[in-house]
Amino acid sequence: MGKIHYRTCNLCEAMCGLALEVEGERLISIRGDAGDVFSQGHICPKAVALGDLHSDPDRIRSPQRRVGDGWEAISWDDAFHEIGERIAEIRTTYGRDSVAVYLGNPNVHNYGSLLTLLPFLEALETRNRFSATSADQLPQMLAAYLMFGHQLLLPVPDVDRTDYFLMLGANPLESNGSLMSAGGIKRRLEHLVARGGQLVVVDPRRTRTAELATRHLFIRPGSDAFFLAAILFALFEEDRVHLHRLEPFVQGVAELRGCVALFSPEAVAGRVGVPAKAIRQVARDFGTARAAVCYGRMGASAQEFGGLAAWLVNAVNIVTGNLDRPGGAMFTTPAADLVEFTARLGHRGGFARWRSRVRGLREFGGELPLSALAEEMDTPGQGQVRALITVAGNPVLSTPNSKRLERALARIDFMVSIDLYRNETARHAHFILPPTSPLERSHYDLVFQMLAVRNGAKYSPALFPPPEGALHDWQILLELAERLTTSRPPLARAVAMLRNGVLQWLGPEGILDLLLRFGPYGRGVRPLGGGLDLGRLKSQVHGIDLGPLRPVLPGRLYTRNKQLFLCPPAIAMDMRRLRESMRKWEGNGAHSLRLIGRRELRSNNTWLHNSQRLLRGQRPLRLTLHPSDAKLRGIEEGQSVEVCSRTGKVEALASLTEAIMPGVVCLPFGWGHGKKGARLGVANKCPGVNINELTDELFLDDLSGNAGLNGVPVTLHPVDLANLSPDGISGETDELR
Ligand SMILES: Nc1nc2c(c(=O)[nH]1)N[C@H]1C(S)=C(S)[C@@H](COP(=O)(O)OP(=O)(O)OC[C@H]3O[C@@H](n4cnc5c(=O)[nH]c(N)nc54)[C@H](O)[C@@H]3O)O[C@H]1N2
Ligand SMILES: Nc1nc2c(c(=O)[nH]1)N[C@H]1C(S)=C(S)[C@@H](COP(=O)(O)OP(=O)(O)OC[C@H]3O[C@@H](n4cnc5c(=O)[nH]c(N)nc54)[C@H](O)[C@@H]3O)O[C@H]1N2
Ligand code: SF4
Ligand SMILES: [Mo]
Repeated sequence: MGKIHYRTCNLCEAMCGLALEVEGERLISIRGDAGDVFSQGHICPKAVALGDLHSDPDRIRSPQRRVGDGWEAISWDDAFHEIGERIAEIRTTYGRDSVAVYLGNPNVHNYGSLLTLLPFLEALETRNRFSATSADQLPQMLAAYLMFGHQLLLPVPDVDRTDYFLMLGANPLESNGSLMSAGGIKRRLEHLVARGGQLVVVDPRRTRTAELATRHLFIRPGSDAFFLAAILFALFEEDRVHLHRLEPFVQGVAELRGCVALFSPEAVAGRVGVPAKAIRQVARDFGTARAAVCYGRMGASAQEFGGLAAWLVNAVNIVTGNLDRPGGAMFTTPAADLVEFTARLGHRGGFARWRSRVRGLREFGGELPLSALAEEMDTPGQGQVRALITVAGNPVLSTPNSKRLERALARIDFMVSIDLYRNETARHAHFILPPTSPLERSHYDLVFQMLAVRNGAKYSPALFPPPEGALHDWQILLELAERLTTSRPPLARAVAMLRNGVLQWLGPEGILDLLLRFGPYGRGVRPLGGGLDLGRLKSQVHGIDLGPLRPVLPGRLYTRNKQLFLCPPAIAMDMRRLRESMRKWEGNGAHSLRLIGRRELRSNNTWLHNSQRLLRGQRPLRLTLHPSDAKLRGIEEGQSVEVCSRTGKVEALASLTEAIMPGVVCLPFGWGHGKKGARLGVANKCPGVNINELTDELFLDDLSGNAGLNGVPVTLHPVDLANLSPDGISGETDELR
């Protein structure tokens, strides 16, 4: 019997408590921690991947330099030195913006990285900053920034206390919840139904979440904004708009009413694919529920009208008095308050302060839309991107029109990847800098405690000491920051060095201790007083429950005079595009086939596919479509089909199902392995197709700049007929809207 250690799983947003059995240096088992105050024993099959990841022989363990077609291990010193020199050279020749950076999703699951990315980015001094945000939750952040005054002030569904949960474009039974951290979400949703509540799932697929729901509505991809506008229309028309205690500080109710005036349920029903009666029923039930919450996730945000949808989700909650009320959409009061911390550092957000060079896309939060990354690299001229640093990401599989990005990477002057693997992206790099594995570093959920359905805190110490000479992500980032500040004026450089020195000395633990001490439950500097600090948190190995979410408005708003802007002009202006789209739709849009993505429980974005145990239970990676669409095109179950879009084509096996709406086809996201030079022995044997060879960098949410990953127009035909006759059924792929 080994020794049991407790920690939190950092692989997804659910923050499950784990009990890990360790004997010497060997990890024997990973189980759910029944004593964890938050997840109470919940765990999913992915947790075992933490062990597989740790012992994976393919994981990179020392800095690598490319030599010709191969790689060699080099020392950290040499790596940092050469990278520093090359970047300095490129910056001197082509200017600061010639070096781009891409931050992938795992950074948000890594508090060391989160706390040191800022100095790293500052040292880089580039406007060409990109991240997975603009293929994900950017619309929610834009709405939060313009409505509540801070891009991170995101409301969370109070799932445990709600009576009516309206869920759009989310599939928490597979994803385990997103922008809604809730270990054991299935159990929580089952409780909601068991206590007589309603769960209404709006999704073009009848997902496992939809099966658990009291009602599922098919919706045409990309039309959530129409649906939500119609809900608001009905609420206004039927006199169900009551702001309750929000009334004194909410501005813009009349303007909102004006915005939705043309979108009656009857007017949008055809476009949305939901009968007007059903829309009115939802509005009525929502408006009369004791506590109701509307929530939208990937399907509603990574699409053509994601910005409007995210805004209207908030609006539905506000006008029914359900924002900041138990059972509604609430804000957390996190022990280490990242919202307040970033606000103090002057980073509440920002929008359209500059634009991308090639297409003029707007900046948000200091970043440019990911959809512009490839064109910034392959379009010549002043300011062209010549070098790229990726930190914990795999844009070759995760960005729209990934083929174009791949072509650009093959020609890039210089590239560095900070990653655990030589993945499909990192194989293009000149240097790979590998951090410690998640089990070799401590963990605290700075971001997900901020998005959790209860207030809480938990610290996880490192399970294993880092191997001799290994560096954590935060150490790599600070060291790079150090090497990159050389071009700065002496005073600025001295200040930056001093600050980096302090960060180095404090380390993530030291900074976390300060955040906890001076946070809402903190003990400050009182030696004997009550309250939280890191030491006290460490003694609670199953975490600390800080209670249910509680009302915090208007105090927590970061807007002028603590007003809540229900109808920010910058967003409301985009309603024009919605009206325009409605008009065009009636002309021709109705017949084109739309592609959407999906996530599956045993996968995690583009990675963890090198775990044999996870892969074994993976469901077939097929293109799903409705039997009526298949019949129309002469496609049979299991047959090979070719899917084409403006940007490319892929071949996949068809799977016919009534669980998808007619007119919609679906491929899983995250696949496309098997590329030469990627060191992923297991994943390469099960490559799957890359959905992002079909998604389109020109198909995006014009308002936020978020990628339109769902609802991409495609055509489809059986492969054996491909050369004989073109599809002929839908030929609108060139026409994007
Ligand atoms: N078509 C389509 N495209 C999508 C999506 C979709 O639904 N459909 N989803 C989008 C979304 S929501 C997201 S978040 C993005 C994700 O896209 P990315 O963020 O680009 O990709 P991930 O697969 O999350 O990144 C995983 C990489 O990070 C590395 N990694 C893991 N942990 C660490 C660590 O601690 N340190 C370091 N340095 N590296 C680490 C892994 O080894 C792996 O190579 O994809 C987006 N793209
Ligand atoms: N197992 C697992 N868990 C994960 C991940 C993973 O890859 N695997 N990734 C993590 C990450 S980075 C994220 S961002 C989250 C995402 O978490 P979720 O958003 O909950 O997960 P998705 O599966 O992307 O769910 C999107 C749903 O939207 C539907 N959809 C597509 N288009 C539309 C549309 O136009 N309108 C509507 N209403 N619905 C639409 C899809 O059918 C799908 O069911 O999951 C996280 N958790
Ligand atoms: S649900 Fe997420 S946090 Fe929980 S065990 Fe699975 S991957 Fe880890
Ligand atoms: Mo994501």
